[in-house]
Amino acid sequence: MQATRAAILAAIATGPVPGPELADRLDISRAAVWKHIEALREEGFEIESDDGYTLTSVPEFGGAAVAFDLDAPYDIEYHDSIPSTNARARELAVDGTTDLVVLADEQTGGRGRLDREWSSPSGGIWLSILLRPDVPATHAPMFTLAAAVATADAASAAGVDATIKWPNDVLVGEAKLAGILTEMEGEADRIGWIVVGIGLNANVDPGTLPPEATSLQAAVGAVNRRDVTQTLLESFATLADDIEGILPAWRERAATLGREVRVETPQGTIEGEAVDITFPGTLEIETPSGRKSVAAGDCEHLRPTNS
Ligand code: BT5
Repeated sequence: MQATRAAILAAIATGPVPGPELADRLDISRAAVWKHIEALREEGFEIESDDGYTLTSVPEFGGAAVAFDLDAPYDIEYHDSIPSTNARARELAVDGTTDLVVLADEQTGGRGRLDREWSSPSGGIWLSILLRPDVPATHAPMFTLAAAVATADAASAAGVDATIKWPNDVLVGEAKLAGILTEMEGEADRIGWIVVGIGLNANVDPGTLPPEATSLQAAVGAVNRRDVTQTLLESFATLADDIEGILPAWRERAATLGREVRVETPQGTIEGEAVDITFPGTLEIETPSGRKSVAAGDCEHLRPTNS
């Protein structure tokens, strides 16, 4: 956000500051103060002007609100609209950037795994976390699991009971609330960069999404996306620094464990009961021909077991 506007918001956040005083403090004209206040109002900030200017409400999302009041453990690059936050984060990765989140209100070319289309209308939380963790490339799936846990935590904090479907979906009931797309580059012994892309249907009408999808809005009404994003990123950062904590947290929130599943893998279809998840994100499936360990694939939940 423009530095002057940030300074005005900071000044009026705690009480009325008369226009002339603001102008003196910021060393700008009174007319300039008025113009900035009007511009902020147009961006959705509510500012009273009784005994001076007082900030009474911050918009739930948008560039200015995110810059002013999203206290994330990463730098944030915000876009109202962008083709894909993952594509943008990959571009930045090549330039050496790290510890940055690309965040958007709308994506016009959002992608899922295997280049599937990801619907990303305005109102969602579409974000990509760019990191350069000092771990072997084989650990990469752990970041997908951490993202699923963090997304489920953020949904819970917003009042929505969410569970995780292996490997990369967050569900409400059986409907898909969020998906994760992790991309990386590196040598076997070390990740060069990793981009963890999270698409969370927040304030989105499910009528604009594929039929099997749902949104936070559908579950509890419109949410404050700044708060949801902040909770999600804080939870993710905590887990990313505590690799040991990821599997236990994932198991606690898992919808897949204890379920009959069918997993399509590059080696064929595996059907059985999902009994556990092991490092670095491998699904253990008990099948009629013994236990199978599956590293990647598309998972379908079949009927619940014991019913
Ligand atoms: C995923 O793929 O679930 C990963 C989605 C990752 C999206 C984020 S948004 C921020 C970042 N930038 C990007 O460009 N991508 C990431 P997959 O498991 O392949 O699931 C894709 C399937 O989910 C599609 O084929 C549809 O059936 C369904 N789908 C599409 N859009 C959806 C939505 N908004 N909500 C729920 N399901 C959706």
